[in-house]
Amino acid sequence: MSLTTKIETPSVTYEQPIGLYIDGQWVKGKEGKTFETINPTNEKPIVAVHEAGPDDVDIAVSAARKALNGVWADTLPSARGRMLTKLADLFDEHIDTLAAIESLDNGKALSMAKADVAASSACLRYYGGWADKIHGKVIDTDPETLNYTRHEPIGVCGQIIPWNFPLAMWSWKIGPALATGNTVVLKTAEQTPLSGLYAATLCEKAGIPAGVVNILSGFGKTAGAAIASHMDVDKVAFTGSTAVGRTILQAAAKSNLKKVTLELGGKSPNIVFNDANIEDAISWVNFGIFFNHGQCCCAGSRIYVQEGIYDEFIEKFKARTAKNVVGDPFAKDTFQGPQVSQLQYDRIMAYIKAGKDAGAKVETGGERHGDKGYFIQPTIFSGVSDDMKIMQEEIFGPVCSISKFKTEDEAIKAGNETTYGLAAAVHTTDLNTAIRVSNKLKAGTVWVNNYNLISYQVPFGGFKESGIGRELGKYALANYTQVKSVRMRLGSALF
Ligand code: TXE
Repeated sequence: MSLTTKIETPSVTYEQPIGLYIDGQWVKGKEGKTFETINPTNEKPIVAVHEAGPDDVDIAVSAARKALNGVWADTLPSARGRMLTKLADLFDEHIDTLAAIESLDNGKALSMAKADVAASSACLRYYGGWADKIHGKVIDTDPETLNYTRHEPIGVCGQIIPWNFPLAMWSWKIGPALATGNTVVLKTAEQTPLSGLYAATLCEKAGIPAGVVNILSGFGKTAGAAIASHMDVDKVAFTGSTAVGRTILQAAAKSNLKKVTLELGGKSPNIVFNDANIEDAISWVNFGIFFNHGQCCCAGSRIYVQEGIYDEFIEKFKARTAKNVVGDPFAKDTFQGPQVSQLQYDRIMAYIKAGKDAGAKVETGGERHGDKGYFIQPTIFSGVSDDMKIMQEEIFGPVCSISKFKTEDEAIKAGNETTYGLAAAVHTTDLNTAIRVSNKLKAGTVWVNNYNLISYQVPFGGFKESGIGRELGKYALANYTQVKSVRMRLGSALF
């Protein structure tokens, strides 16, 4: 089996790497295994890629360690920055191919996939800008001591990413890690290995030295677990389910106490007050839940609407949702493609059944869309109580629940009644309400009169069981550096 293969998509034909990218080389896994990645639009295999097992993780970690102590340590911060900027430029140049890969492998609409690529290149360029601006402080304690801090790289970083935004997660992880002088062993999600491998070819073109970025395709229980428990991995950054996040933290505790950052699930409240601009609010609520087919950790899946506008809201929201075009990701007007996999499709349909069984009212949707591919109709439940499963658990699909509230306090209490705390939103035209409610919601991001607007400059991460640490913005740099204090005695001996 060769290590690349030609793939035809409805928009481009390109050469897809299928090996593991370790130490600047394309190789097969030591166990000789491959696995197929499935096109969620037609349920057929796209291609088989080589699978990394624990031995391959060992080899990749050694390569990353060698690069960390060698070529990467000798690379000037400004040169690291130029490489990341060049990588960002290459993402822009290859936007049509990268977006087509995302649409093929993940099922997201091509227009959305292009936006993901643009956001990924912006993120890489932003962190390229930071590379030569990482520095510590001088701290005055007394005339006879010079104290300074250095912000040093943590070392070899294991990074485990999910399938909902394969390229964006790749760049959120690799950008800050490389800017701060770390090296990386990144495992893509088994459902969507293709774009991460293609991006590795761009790392080569950007001049990033061998061993600095290693990209592995593989499964969580084997390659992922090997990264999390590896004795020579200094940090692990994980995005995925809360359940797996817990095992990563345990693996870190049981191995070498590697630093851990986690970006996990959510069940985010989207609160609409009587005085909101209702048309705008509906637009954002629609985008908040149905963008990326509901496969967003921050999806606004619990919608609380104040009683004065509740009935009008439901009617208008249903009408807005009916305009979301569901279908072939490569078709021009598509907004919502298929769910990523049979497993995710089954999980979501089980939640829809649980909602129906619990007595919630299906306002719209609630069924499969079409008869081929993992498509699900945009689904709105009303008449939902806070104790229902569909109101408590992350569904990760195009399914939301609407509930009525009377007072501001009631909305805040209901909004916070979850173990998660990733995001929340408030829709109101009253500035005081906006500020009061934003301050009281227990979430890492609160959107006011918008939803899902994420910027590479603004930190993102969870309160409560939605995670540990922050990604994006300057804040992410702290999660990829460790502070060393140097205390220099200038005067004579004290003792
Ligand atoms: O996630 P997993 P799944 C949530 C969402 C979804 C649910 C399940 O609710 O329905 O999780 O999705 C790797 N050690 N999110 O099953 O298993 C795995 O290979 C180390 C929220 O796909 O958490 C993949 O690379 N790694 C979310 C990554 O973890 C392991 C995005 C995510 O897979 C591992 C995705 C292990 N033991 C799902 N087991 C978000 N926060 O955006 C799995 N992995």
